[in-house]
Amino acid sequence: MSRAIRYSSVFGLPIVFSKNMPLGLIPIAVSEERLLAGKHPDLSLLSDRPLSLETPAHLLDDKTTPADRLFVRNNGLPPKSIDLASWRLRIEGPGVQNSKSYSIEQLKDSFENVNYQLTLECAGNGREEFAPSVRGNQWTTGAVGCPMWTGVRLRDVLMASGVRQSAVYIGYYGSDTHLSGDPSRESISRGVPIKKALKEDSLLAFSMNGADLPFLHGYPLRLIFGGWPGSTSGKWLKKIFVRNDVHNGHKMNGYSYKIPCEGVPPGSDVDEKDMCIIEEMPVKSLITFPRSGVIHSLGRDLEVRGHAWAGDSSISKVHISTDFGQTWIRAKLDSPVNINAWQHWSSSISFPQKGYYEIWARATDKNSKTQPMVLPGWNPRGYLNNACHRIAVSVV
Ligand SMILES: Nc1nc2c(c(=O)[nH]1)N[C@H]1C(S)=C(S)[C@@H](COP(=O)(O)O)O[C@H]1N2
Ligand SMILES: [Mo]
Repeated sequence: MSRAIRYSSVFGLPIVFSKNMPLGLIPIAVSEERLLAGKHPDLSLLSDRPLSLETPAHLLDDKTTPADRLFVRNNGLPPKSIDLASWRLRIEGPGVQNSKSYSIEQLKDSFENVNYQLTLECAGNGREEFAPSVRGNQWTTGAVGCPMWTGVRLRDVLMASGVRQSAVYIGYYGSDTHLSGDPSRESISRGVPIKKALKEDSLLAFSMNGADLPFLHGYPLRLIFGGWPGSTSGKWLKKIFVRNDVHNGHKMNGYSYKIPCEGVPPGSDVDEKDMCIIEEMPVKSLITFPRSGVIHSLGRDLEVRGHAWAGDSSISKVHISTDFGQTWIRAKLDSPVNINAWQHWSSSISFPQKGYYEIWARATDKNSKTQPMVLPGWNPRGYLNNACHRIAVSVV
């Protein structure tokens, strides 16, 4: 899909002849920065300040998402540099008995190191489809990935500080800065209820796919809460604040990462007090092979595959349709490699005659929740679109 952004500045400098630029032309400086950051050249740039990159579905075919293909969502400006020698993670707040501070080496040495493959999805993934449209990054399907993370359990680290009975929520603080450049303002500071923080797979991750965390993904340490809005997985961590009440950091309040507690008609004005914080993400699936638009020869079966995931739950079945939902066939489904990892599915399809087809995929989770065919409930910020993924196939 072409993105008709007209650039007027790059890295804070005005583009003098910007009016001569064709609509949608990406300044080479921007695309080079993306490559320098080690990202696949075919990720789509949704915004450059803050940086948002999304992954086309066919580039998410790997069972474990490679670093160069993981989407990027920044809310502010990444730290200019990180000095590992002076870097510390602080644990503090009224919800713990003892404040603590750790270097990366101390974290690695003091707590069990664990590996989990965990699904990270931006709550706004799919926003582009909502009607009426809502502002924010117009993500299509690609703000999701499932890399392998290595780290220590947040639970172990919190326990070492003595979590009080009164603890309700944890809030994170990172070392990125607000877009305005004002150092007193956070770019984002969110968190999760203590119950999620104490789960066995809630991680303080220092590594992704066996290498140090890439800079854009939060080097040297980040949170990973599999199956919850990506915004809870704080990057460039410097502090975890354990609270006796719900965290009130930047983007915990107002309409951010909230949906109406009760469904509303599309386009409604919803009162702030009627908005509820999003917790786990809904059941969803993606077709990662073939690529939409594929041309296939009649008479041969077409292999189709992808992934499916469901918040803190897991997937019980995936179905595929080639006749716009009239009939469905059940795909082969793998078990998750661990809790909160996406699951792979595959199927083989034969077509009755030449022509245009769509392949639709629909996942159902262990609680019998299934994906809507078209759009789920509209909400003011366009979160949680888990409509079925569709791809186009021409059979010739
Ligand atoms: N410190 C910090 N943490 C952050 C963000 C951020 O801007 N700053 N963005 C959040 C959002 S909205 C998402 S979806 C995920 C994206 O993680 P990624 O860029 O590694 O894919 O990081 C979350 N953690
Ligand atoms: Mo996000």
